[in-house]
Amino acid sequence: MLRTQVAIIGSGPAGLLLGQLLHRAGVDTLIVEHRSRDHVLSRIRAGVLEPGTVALLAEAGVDARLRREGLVHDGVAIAFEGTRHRIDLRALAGAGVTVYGQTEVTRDLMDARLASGAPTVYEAEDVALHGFDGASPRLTWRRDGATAEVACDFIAGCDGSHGVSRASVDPAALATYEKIYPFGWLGVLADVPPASHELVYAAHDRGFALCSMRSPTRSRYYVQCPLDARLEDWPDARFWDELRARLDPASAAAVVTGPSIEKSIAPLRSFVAEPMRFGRLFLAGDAAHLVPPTGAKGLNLAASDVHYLAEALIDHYRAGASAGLEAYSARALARVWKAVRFSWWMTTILHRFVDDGFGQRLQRAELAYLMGSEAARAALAENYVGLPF
Ligand code: FAS
Ligand code: PHB
Repeated sequence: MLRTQVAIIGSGPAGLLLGQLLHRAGVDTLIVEHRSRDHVLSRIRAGVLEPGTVALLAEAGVDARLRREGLVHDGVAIAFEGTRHRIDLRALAGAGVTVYGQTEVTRDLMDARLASGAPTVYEAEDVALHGFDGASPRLTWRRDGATAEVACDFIAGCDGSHGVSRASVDPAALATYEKIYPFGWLGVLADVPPASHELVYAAHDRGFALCSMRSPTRSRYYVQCPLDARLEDWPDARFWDELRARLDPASAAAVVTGPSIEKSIAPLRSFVAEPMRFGRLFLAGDAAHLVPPTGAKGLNLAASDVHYLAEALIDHYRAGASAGLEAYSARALARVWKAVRFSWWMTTILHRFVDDGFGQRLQRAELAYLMGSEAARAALAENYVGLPF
Protein backbone atom coordinates (compact mmCIF):
# COMPACT_ATOMS: atom_id res chain seq x y z
CA MET A 1 0.00 0.00 0.00
CA LEU A 2 1.26 3.44 -0.94
CA ARG A 3 1.11 6.30 1.54
CA THR A 4 0.78 10.06 0.97
CA GLN A 5 -0.57 13.08 2.81
CA VAL A 6 -3.05 14.40 0.18
CA ALA A 7 -4.39 12.14 -2.58
CA ILE A 8 -5.68 14.22 -5.51
CA ILE A 9 -8.14 12.80 -8.02
CA GLY A 10 -7.81 14.48 -11.43
CA SER A 11 -4.90 15.93 -13.40
CA GLY A 12 -6.79 18.95 -14.75
CA PRO A 13 -6.02 22.55 -13.72
CA ALA A 14 -7.49 22.16 -10.21
CA GLY A 15 -5.66 18.93 -9.34
CA LEU A 16 -2.36 19.99 -10.87
CA LEU A 17 -2.37 23.47 -9.30
CA LEU A 18 -3.25 22.05 -5.88
CA GLY A 19 -0.50 19.45 -6.24
CA GLN A 20 2.04 22.11 -7.20
CA LEU A 21 1.19 24.49 -4.34
CA LEU A 22 1.24 21.67 -1.78
CA HIS A 23 4.49 20.23 -3.13
CA ARG A 24 6.20 23.61 -2.86
CA ALA A 25 5.06 23.76 0.77
CA GLY A 26 6.53 20.33 1.48
CA VAL A 27 3.22 18.45 1.57
CA ASP A 28 3.30 15.01 -0.07
CA THR A 29 0.70 14.41 -2.79
CA LEU A 30 -0.26 11.73 -5.29
CA ILE A 31 -2.39 12.61 -8.33
CA VAL A 32 -4.54 9.83 -9.79
CA GLU A 33 -5.94 10.57 -13.28
CA HIS A 34 -8.06 8.21 -15.36
CA ARG A 35 -6.99 9.55 -18.76
CA SER A 36 -3.59 9.79 -20.39
CA ARG A 37 -1.48 12.96 -20.15
CA ASP A 38 -1.96 13.53 -23.90
CA HIS A 39 -5.73 13.14 -23.68
CA VAL A 40 -5.93 15.73 -20.90
CA LEU A 41 -3.82 18.11 -23.00
CA SER A 42 -5.97 17.53 -26.10
CA ARG A 43 -9.05 19.11 -24.53
CA ILE A 44 -9.62 22.69 -25.78
CA ARG A 45 -11.33 24.71 -23.07
CA ALA A 46 -10.86 28.03 -21.32
CA GLY A 47 -8.85 30.95 -22.59
CA VAL A 48 -9.09 33.86 -20.13
CA LEU A 49 -7.16 34.10 -16.83
CA GLU A 50 -8.09 36.56 -14.08
CA PRO A 51 -5.18 38.46 -12.45
CA GLY A 52 -5.81 36.40 -9.27
CA THR A 53 -5.28 33.20 -11.23
CA VAL A 54 -2.10 34.58 -12.82
CA ALA A 55 -0.79 35.51 -9.34
CA LEU A 56 -1.55 32.01 -8.07
CA LEU A 57 0.28 30.43 -11.02
CA ALA A 58 3.23 32.70 -10.17
CA GLU A 59 3.05 31.53 -6.52
CA ALA A 60 3.12 27.96 -7.89
CA GLY A 61 6.26 28.83 -9.88
CA VAL A 62 4.72 28.05 -13.26
CA ASP A 63 4.22 31.53 -14.75
CA ALA A 64 7.40 31.92 -16.85
CA ARG A 65 5.87 30.98 -20.23
CA LEU A 66 2.59 32.66 -19.29
CA ARG A 67 4.49 35.95 -18.77
CA ARG A 68 6.21 35.51 -22.15
CA GLU A 69 3.30 34.28 -24.25
CA GLY A 70 0.14 35.39 -22.43
CA LEU A 71 -1.73 38.30 -24.03
CA VAL A 72 -2.70 40.98 -21.50
CA HIS A 73 -6.03 42.59 -22.44
CA ASP A 74 -7.06 45.88 -20.84
CA GLY A 75 -10.53 45.79 -22.32
CA VAL A 76 -13.27 43.64 -23.78
CA ALA A 77 -16.00 44.56 -26.29
CA ILE A 78 -19.72 43.94 -26.37
CA ALA A 79 -21.35 44.22 -29.80
CA PHE A 80 -25.06 44.57 -30.47
CA GLU A 81 -27.32 46.32 -32.98
CA GLY A 82 -24.35 46.79 -35.34
CA THR A 83 -22.09 48.62 -32.91
CA ARG A 84 -19.12 47.43 -30.84
CA HIS A 85 -18.78 48.97 -27.37
CA ARG A 86 -15.48 48.70 -25.48
CA ILE A 87 -15.50 48.05 -21.72
CA ASP A 88 -12.25 49.52 -20.37
CA LEU A 89 -11.42 46.89 -17.74
CA ARG A 90 -8.20 48.57 -16.61
CA ALA A 91 -9.80 51.99 -16.13
CA LEU A 92 -12.98 50.64 -14.51
CA ALA A 93 -11.63 47.78 -12.40
CA GLY A 94 -7.92 48.57 -12.13
CA ALA A 95 -6.83 45.41 -13.93
CA GLY A 96 -7.02 43.54 -17.20
CA VAL A 97 -7.16 39.83 -17.97
CA THR A 98 -4.62 37.51 -19.60
CA VAL A 99 -5.48 35.38 -22.62
CA TYR A 100 -3.57 32.11 -22.27
CA GLY A 101 -5.23 28.79 -23.14
CA GLN A 102 -6.15 26.30 -20.42
CA THR A 103 -4.20 23.72 -22.42
CA GLU A 104 -1.03 25.77 -21.88
CA VAL A 105 -1.76 26.23 -18.16
CA THR A 106 -2.21 22.46 -17.86
CA ARG A 107 0.98 21.78 -19.84
CA ASP A 108 3.02 24.15 -17.65
CA LEU A 109 1.65 22.51 -14.48
CA MET A 110 2.27 18.99 -15.80
CA ASP A 111 5.87 19.89 -16.75
CA ALA A 112 6.47 21.41 -13.30
CA ARG A 113 5.09 18.32 -11.56
CA LEU A 114 7.25 16.04 -13.70
CA ALA A 115 10.33 18.14 -12.84
CA SER A 116 9.43 18.08 -9.13
CA GLY A 117 9.33 14.28 -9.05
CA ALA A 118 5.92 14.32 -7.33
CA PRO A 119 4.02 11.21 -8.48
CA THR A 120 1.09 11.13 -10.90
CA VAL A 121 -0.69 7.95 -11.99
CA TYR A 122 -2.23 8.35 -15.47
CA GLU A 123 -4.73 5.95 -17.06
CA ALA A 124 -5.92 4.77 -13.63
CA GLU A 125 -9.12 2.77 -14.03
CA ASP A 126 -12.02 2.36 -11.58
CA VAL A 127 -10.74 4.94 -9.12
CA ALA A 128 -12.66 4.51 -5.86
CA LEU A 129 -12.74 6.48 -2.62
CA HIS A 130 -12.84 4.77 0.77
CA GLY A 131 -13.16 5.87 4.39
CA PHE A 132 -13.22 9.64 3.78
CA ASP A 133 -15.87 10.00 6.49
CA GLY A 134 -13.33 8.64 8.98
CA ALA A 135 -9.70 9.33 9.92
CA SER A 136 -8.05 6.98 7.40
CA PRO A 137 -9.21 7.68 3.85
CA ARG A 138 -7.89 5.58 0.99
CA LEU A 139 -8.02 5.54 -2.80
CA THR A 140 -7.95 2.38 -4.91
CA TRP A 141 -7.64 2.01 -8.67
CA ARG A 142 -6.66 -0.50 -11.32
CA ARG A 143 -3.85 -0.15 -13.84
CA ASP A 144 -2.37 -2.73 -16.20
CA GLY A 145 -4.66 -5.31 -14.63
CA ALA A 146 -3.29 -4.77 -11.11
CA THR A 147 -5.11 -3.12 -8.21
CA ALA A 148 -3.31 -0.32 -6.37
CA GLU A 149 -4.13 1.52 -3.16
CA VAL A 150 -2.94 4.66 -1.40
CA ALA A 151 -3.57 5.57 2.24
CA CYS A 152 -3.74 9.30 2.88
CA ASP A 153 -4.81 11.99 5.33
CA PHE A 154 -7.08 13.82 2.89
CA ILE A 155 -8.62 13.33 -0.56
CA ALA A 156 -9.01 16.30 -2.95
CA GLY A 157 -11.76 15.63 -5.50
CA CYS A 158 -10.52 17.60 -8.53
CA ASP A 159 -12.10 15.24 -11.07
CA GLY A 160 -14.46 17.57 -12.89
CA SER A 161 -18.20 17.45 -13.42
CA HIS A 162 -18.36 13.76 -14.35
CA GLY A 163 -15.89 12.56 -11.75
CA VAL A 164 -16.13 9.91 -9.07
CA SER A 165 -15.59 12.15 -6.01
CA ARG A 166 -18.95 13.90 -5.79
CA ALA A 167 -20.62 10.68 -6.97
CA SER A 168 -19.13 8.92 -3.92
CA VAL A 169 -20.84 11.23 -1.44
CA ASP A 170 -24.06 10.11 0.24
CA PRO A 171 -26.76 11.96 -1.78
CA ALA A 172 -28.49 12.80 1.50
CA ALA A 173 -25.41 14.83 2.49
CA LEU A 174 -25.41 16.86 -0.73
CA ALA A 175 -27.57 19.76 -1.95
CA THR A 176 -27.35 20.57 -5.66
CA TYR A 177 -28.58 23.62 -7.56
CA GLU A 178 -28.80 23.58 -11.35
CA LYS A 179 -29.94 25.64 -14.32
CA ILE A 180 -29.85 24.16 -17.83
CA TYR A 181 -29.70 26.70 -20.69
CA PRO A 182 -31.70 25.88 -23.87
CA PHE A 183 -28.64 26.14 -26.15
CA GLY A 184 -24.93 25.27 -26.42
CA TRP A 185 -21.74 26.77 -27.84
CA LEU A 186 -20.16 25.55 -31.06
CA GLY A 187 -16.45 26.34 -30.77
CA VAL A 188 -13.81 26.50 -33.51
CA LEU A 189 -10.03 26.78 -33.21
CA ALA A 190 -8.22 27.96 -36.36
CA ASP A 191 -4.70 29.10 -37.20
CA VAL A 192 -5.81 32.50 -38.48
CA PRO A 193 -5.14 35.94 -36.96
CA PRO A 194 -7.90 37.10 -34.58
CA ALA A 195 -10.56 39.50 -35.91
CA SER A 196 -9.94 41.84 -33.00
CA HIS A 197 -7.01 42.38 -30.61
CA GLU A 198 -9.49 42.11 -27.71
CA LEU A 199 -12.42 39.74 -27.12
CA VAL A 200 -15.78 40.58 -28.70
CA TYR A 201 -19.01 39.26 -27.14
CA ALA A 202 -21.81 39.72 -29.69
CA ALA A 203 -25.57 39.64 -29.03
CA HIS A 204 -27.67 39.21 -32.16
CA ASP A 205 -31.20 38.05 -33.12
CA ARG A 206 -29.52 35.08 -34.84
CA GLY A 207 -27.76 34.18 -31.61
CA PHE A 208 -24.66 34.88 -29.52
CA ALA A 209 -21.11 34.86 -30.92
CA LEU A 210 -17.70 35.30 -29.31
CA CYS A 211 -14.36 36.26 -30.87
CA SER A 212 -11.43 35.08 -28.76
CA MET A 213 -7.91 33.87 -29.43
CA ARG A 214 -4.96 31.82 -28.21
CA SER A 215 -2.13 33.84 -29.81
CA PRO A 216 -1.65 36.53 -32.54
CA THR A 217 -1.88 33.70 -35.10
CA ARG A 218 -4.46 31.37 -33.53
CA SER A 219 -8.15 32.33 -33.09
CA ARG A 220 -10.90 30.80 -30.97
CA TYR A 221 -14.48 31.53 -32.01
CA TYR A 222 -17.89 30.42 -30.68
CA VAL A 223 -21.47 30.68 -31.91
CA GLN A 224 -24.57 29.84 -29.88
CA CYS A 225 -26.19 26.70 -31.29
CA PRO A 226 -29.30 24.59 -30.59
CA LEU A 227 -28.89 21.81 -28.01
CA ASP A 228 -29.41 19.21 -30.77
CA ALA A 229 -26.78 20.72 -33.08
CA ARG A 230 -24.46 18.14 -34.68
CA LEU A 231 -20.89 18.83 -35.79
CA GLU A 232 -21.55 17.19 -39.14
CA ASP A 233 -24.16 19.88 -39.86
CA TRP A 234 -21.56 22.62 -39.33
CA PRO A 235 -18.93 22.55 -42.07
CA ASP A 236 -16.37 25.35 -41.71
CA ALA A 237 -18.01 27.51 -44.40
CA ARG A 238 -21.32 27.52 -42.54
CA PHE A 239 -19.57 28.38 -39.27
CA TRP A 240 -17.70 31.34 -40.75
CA ASP A 241 -20.85 32.68 -42.44
CA GLU A 242 -22.88 32.42 -39.22
CA LEU A 243 -20.14 34.01 -37.15
CA ARG A 244 -19.87 37.02 -39.44
CA ALA A 245 -23.65 37.35 -39.64
CA ARG A 246 -23.79 37.83 -35.86
CA LEU A 247 -20.88 40.26 -35.45
CA ASP A 248 -20.86 44.03 -35.85
CA PRO A 249 -19.73 45.03 -39.37
CA ALA A 250 -16.22 46.09 -38.29
CA SER A 251 -15.55 42.78 -36.52
CA ALA A 252 -17.17 40.74 -39.30
CA ALA A 253 -15.03 42.43 -41.94
CA ALA A 254 -11.89 41.64 -39.94
CA VAL A 255 -12.59 37.90 -39.63
CA VAL A 256 -9.92 35.87 -41.44
CA THR A 257 -11.31 32.43 -42.28
CA GLY A 258 -9.34 29.20 -42.55
CA PRO A 259 -9.62 25.47 -41.85
CA SER A 260 -10.73 24.56 -38.32
CA ILE A 261 -8.16 22.55 -36.37
CA GLU A 262 -10.67 21.79 -33.61
CA LYS A 263 -14.44 21.98 -33.56
CA SER A 264 -16.65 21.02 -30.60
CA ILE A 265 -20.05 21.64 -29.04
CA ALA A 266 -20.41 22.31 -25.30
CA PRO A 267 -23.77 22.49 -23.51
CA LEU A 268 -24.26 25.39 -21.08
CA ARG A 269 -25.13 24.69 -17.49
CA SER A 270 -25.00 26.40 -14.08
CA PHE A 271 -24.47 23.90 -11.28
CA VAL A 272 -23.38 24.09 -7.63
CA ALA A 273 -23.03 21.24 -5.13
CA GLU A 274 -23.06 22.14 -1.45
CA PRO A 275 -21.17 21.70 0.75
CA MET A 276 -17.71 21.22 -0.79
CA ARG A 277 -16.33 19.17 2.09
CA PHE A 278 -17.32 15.73 3.37
CA GLY A 279 -15.13 14.59 6.26
CA ARG A 280 -11.66 14.24 4.76
CA LEU A 281 -12.86 14.68 1.16
CA PHE A 282 -12.66 18.21 -0.29
CA LEU A 283 -14.14 19.06 -3.72
CA ALA A 284 -12.53 21.74 -5.90
CA GLY A 285 -13.21 23.08 -9.39
CA ASP A 286 -15.73 21.55 -11.77
CA ALA A 287 -16.19 18.63 -9.34
CA ALA A 288 -18.22 21.08 -7.24
CA HIS A 289 -19.59 23.65 -9.68
CA LEU A 290 -20.14 24.54 -13.34
CA VAL A 291 -20.77 27.89 -15.00
CA PRO A 292 -21.69 28.75 -18.61
CA PRO A 293 -18.41 29.94 -20.23
CA THR A 294 -19.89 33.37 -21.06
CA GLY A 295 -18.23 34.98 -18.04
CA ALA A 296 -14.90 33.13 -18.49
CA LYS A 297 -15.16 31.94 -14.87
CA GLY A 298 -14.86 28.12 -14.93
CA LEU A 299 -11.11 27.78 -14.86
CA ASN A 300 -10.73 30.83 -12.61
CA LEU A 301 -13.11 29.40 -10.00
CA ALA A 302 -11.06 26.20 -9.98
CA ALA A 303 -8.07 28.41 -9.16
CA SER A 304 -9.77 30.23 -6.27
CA ASP A 305 -11.04 26.96 -4.77
CA VAL A 306 -7.46 25.65 -4.92
CA HIS A 307 -6.15 28.84 -3.30
CA TYR A 308 -8.43 28.35 -0.29
CA LEU A 309 -7.84 24.58 -0.06
CA ALA A 310 -4.05 24.74 -0.42
CA GLU A 311 -3.85 27.47 2.23
CA ALA A 312 -5.99 25.39 4.62
CA LEU A 313 -4.03 22.17 4.09
CA ILE A 314 -0.66 23.92 4.46
CA ASP A 315 -1.85 25.52 7.73
CA HIS A 316 -2.92 22.09 8.91
CA TYR A 317 0.44 20.48 8.24
CA ARG A 318 2.56 23.41 9.34
CA ALA A 319 0.72 24.57 12.43
CA GLY A 320 -1.75 21.81 13.18
CA ALA A 321 -4.47 24.37 12.50
CA SER A 322 -7.90 23.22 11.37
CA ALA A 323 -9.71 26.58 10.99
CA GLY A 324 -8.95 26.79 7.26
CA LEU A 325 -10.25 23.27 6.66
CA GLU A 326 -13.41 24.00 8.65
CA ALA A 327 -13.99 27.25 6.75
CA TYR A 328 -13.08 25.95 3.28
CA SER A 329 -16.54 25.10 1.95
CA ALA A 330 -18.28 28.30 3.06
CA ARG A 331 -15.34 30.45 1.94
CA ALA A 332 -15.15 28.85 -1.51
CA LEU A 333 -18.92 28.84 -2.04
CA ALA A 334 -19.16 32.56 -1.22
CA ARG A 335 -16.96 33.36 -4.22
CA VAL A 336 -18.45 30.56 -6.37
CA TRP A 337 -22.00 31.91 -6.09
CA LYS A 338 -20.92 35.44 -7.06
CA ALA A 339 -19.28 34.02 -10.18
CA VAL A 340 -22.33 31.81 -10.86
CA ARG A 341 -24.48 34.95 -10.68
CA PHE A 342 -22.22 36.90 -13.05
CA SER A 343 -21.97 34.02 -15.53
CA TRP A 344 -25.76 33.62 -15.51
CA TRP A 345 -26.22 37.39 -16.00
CA MET A 346 -23.76 37.57 -18.93
CA THR A 347 -25.44 34.53 -20.51
CA THR A 348 -28.91 35.97 -20.01
CA ILE A 349 -28.18 39.37 -21.55
CA LEU A 350 -26.19 38.11 -24.56
CA HIS A 351 -27.92 34.95 -25.81
CA ARG A 352 -31.04 34.53 -27.93
CA PHE A 353 -33.89 32.94 -25.98
CA VAL A 354 -36.65 32.02 -28.43
CA ASP A 355 -40.30 32.93 -27.79
CA ASP A 356 -39.43 35.25 -24.97
CA GLY A 357 -40.54 38.72 -26.01
CA PHE A 358 -40.39 40.06 -22.47
CA GLY A 359 -36.90 38.63 -22.04
CA GLN A 360 -35.72 40.22 -25.27
CA ARG A 361 -36.94 43.65 -24.17
CA LEU A 362 -35.14 43.18 -20.85
CA GLN A 363 -31.95 42.28 -22.75
CA ARG A 364 -32.15 45.47 -24.79
CA ALA A 365 -32.75 47.49 -21.61
CA GLU A 366 -29.78 45.81 -19.90
CA LEU A 367 -27.47 46.53 -22.84
CA ALA A 368 -28.72 50.11 -23.23
CA TYR A 369 -28.29 50.72 -19.49
CA LEU A 370 -24.80 49.16 -19.61
CA MET A 371 -23.70 51.48 -22.39
CA GLY A 372 -25.22 54.51 -20.67
CA SER A 373 -23.86 53.95 -17.18
CA GLU A 374 -20.24 53.94 -16.07
CA ALA A 375 -21.39 52.36 -12.78
CA ALA A 376 -22.95 49.45 -14.69
CA ARG A 377 -19.80 49.03 -16.79
CA ALA A 378 -17.66 49.15 -13.64
CA ALA A 379 -19.79 46.39 -12.11
CA LEU A 380 -19.29 44.25 -15.23
CA ALA A 381 -15.56 45.01 -15.25
CA GLU A 382 -14.93 44.08 -11.60
CA ASN A 383 -16.74 40.78 -12.05
CA TYR A 384 -15.05 40.02 -15.36
CA VAL A 385 -11.52 40.57 -14.00
CA GLY A 386 -12.54 38.56 -10.93
CA LEU A 387 -13.68 39.45 -7.43
CA PRO A 388 -11.02 39.35 -4.69
CA PHE A 389 -10.08 35.96 -3.23
P1 FAS B 1 -11.35 19.32 -15.37
O1 FAS B 1 -12.60 18.68 -15.89
O2 FAS B 1 -10.55 20.21 -16.26
O3 FAS B 1 -10.33 18.17 -14.88
C1 FAS B 1 -10.82 17.04 -14.21
C2 FAS B 1 -9.83 15.91 -14.46
O4 FAS B 1 -10.28 14.77 -13.70
C3 FAS B 1 -9.80 15.48 -15.92
O5 FAS B 1 -8.47 15.39 -16.38
C4 FAS B 1 -10.50 14.13 -15.93
O6 FAS B 1 -9.98 13.25 -16.91
C5 FAS B 1 -10.21 13.61 -14.52
N1 FAS B 1 -11.18 12.63 -14.04
C6 FAS B 1 -12.52 12.63 -14.24
N2 FAS B 1 -13.07 11.56 -13.64
C7 FAS B 1 -12.05 10.86 -13.04
C8 FAS B 1 -11.99 9.66 -12.28
N3 FAS B 1 -13.09 8.96 -12.03
N4 FAS B 1 -10.78 9.25 -11.82
C9 FAS B 1 -9.65 9.97 -12.08
N5 FAS B 1 -9.65 11.12 -12.82
C10 FAS B 1 -10.84 11.55 -13.29
N6 FAS B 1 -14.13 27.56 -18.75
C11 FAS B 1 -13.86 28.83 -19.13
O7 FAS B 1 -13.51 29.65 -18.29
N7 FAS B 1 -13.97 29.19 -20.47
C12 FAS B 1 -14.34 28.28 -21.44
O8 FAS B 1 -14.44 28.62 -22.61
C13 FAS B 1 -14.61 26.96 -21.08
N8 FAS B 1 -14.95 26.02 -22.03
C14 FAS B 1 -15.24 24.73 -21.63
C15 FAS B 1 -15.59 23.72 -22.56
C16 FAS B 1 -15.89 22.42 -22.16
C17 FAS B 1 -16.27 21.36 -23.17
C18 FAS B 1 -15.82 22.08 -20.78
C19 FAS B 1 -16.18 20.68 -20.30
C20 FAS B 1 -15.47 23.06 -19.85
C21 FAS B 1 -15.16 24.38 -20.27
N9 FAS B 1 -14.78 25.37 -19.36
C22 FAS B 1 -14.49 26.64 -19.72
C23 FAS B 1 -14.66 25.07 -18.00
C24 FAS B 1 -13.32 24.40 -17.80
O9 FAS B 1 -12.29 25.26 -18.22
C25 FAS B 1 -13.26 24.04 -16.35
O10 FAS B 1 -13.70 25.12 -15.52
C26 FAS B 1 -11.90 23.59 -15.92
O11 FAS B 1 -11.50 22.56 -16.78
C27 FAS B 1 -12.00 23.17 -14.47
O12 FAS B 1 -10.86 22.47 -14.14
P2 FAS B 1 -10.94 21.16 -13.20
O13 FAS B 1 -11.81 21.48 -12.05
O14 FAS B 1 -9.54 20.75 -13.00
O15 FAS B 1 -11.76 20.08 -14.04
C1 PHB C 1 -11.97 31.23 -24.88
O1 PHB C 1 -11.04 31.91 -25.37
O2 PHB C 1 -12.06 30.00 -25.03
C2 PHB C 1 -13.05 31.94 -24.09
C3 PHB C 1 -12.88 33.29 -23.77
C4 PHB C 1 -13.87 33.94 -23.04
C5 PHB C 1 -15.01 33.25 -22.66
C6 PHB C 1 -15.16 31.90 -22.98
C7 PHB C 1 -14.17 31.25 -23.71
O3 PHB C 1 -15.98 33.89 -21.96
